[in-house]
Formats: sequence, structure tokens, C-alpha cells
Amino acid sequence: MIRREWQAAAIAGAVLLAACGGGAGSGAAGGGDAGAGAGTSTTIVGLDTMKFNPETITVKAGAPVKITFRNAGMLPHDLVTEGGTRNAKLVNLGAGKEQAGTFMAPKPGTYAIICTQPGHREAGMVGKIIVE
Ligand SMILES: [Cu+2]
Repeated sequence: MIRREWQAAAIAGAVLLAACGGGAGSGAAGGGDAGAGAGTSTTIVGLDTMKFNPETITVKAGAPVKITFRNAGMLPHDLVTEGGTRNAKLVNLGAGKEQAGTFMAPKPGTYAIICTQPGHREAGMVGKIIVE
């Protein structure tokens, strides 16, 4: 009985090792997938310095991109995209609030991200979506 359990443990160990080996391999391949995934989902932070961070994101034409906007400031900020066939309109976000929306543009080009709070766009709270 004891011997049988030991054998079972040894087999389970071998299976684990094999699984680990396979996992490492697919993990390396998954790195490329993660890169592609970053293009379909991104987070942009709004700051009281009247900046978006990052200020520029690059996405693929014809693919919907989920944009999560987080207001990291004390002032109200929002994020609105312009020019896409689908635009994110993440408005009325108080301090620390977060909201997600979708942007999509069928053609390559440069599209605008703005904060629509009074004076913020003029103060430089703008960003860019580069569609390629
Ligand atoms: Cu703002």
C-alpha cells in the first residue's frame, strides 16, 4: 500500500514536470499573444496636471479596443474619443473613479482623445490614438 502510494506520487511528479515543461513553452509563445492583447485593451489614467497617461496609444484598424479610463486626480476628469466609428464616452468621473468603453476606427490615422471638463482640453488634456 505504501509502495503503491509512492508510485502514484512519482507518476504525479512526472506528470507535473511534463506539465511545467509544456507550460513554459506555451508561456513563451503566449508572450506574443499578450502583446497583441495589449492592443485590444488598454488603460489610460487622467491626472490633475491636465495630462493623460499614456498620452498616445496605438491600435489596429477595424478592431474594437476596450479603453479603461481611471481618474487618478482630485478634480473631475473624463475621456472622450473623437472620429471613430465607435467612440468611448467616459464622462462624469470623480476622483478615483474608473469606467470602460470601446473605440474602433476602420481606417488608419490619428484620432483624438480629449477631456471635456471645462478648460481641460485647452490646458492640454488631450491624447492621441494612432490607428495603423
Ligand atoms: Cu480633465
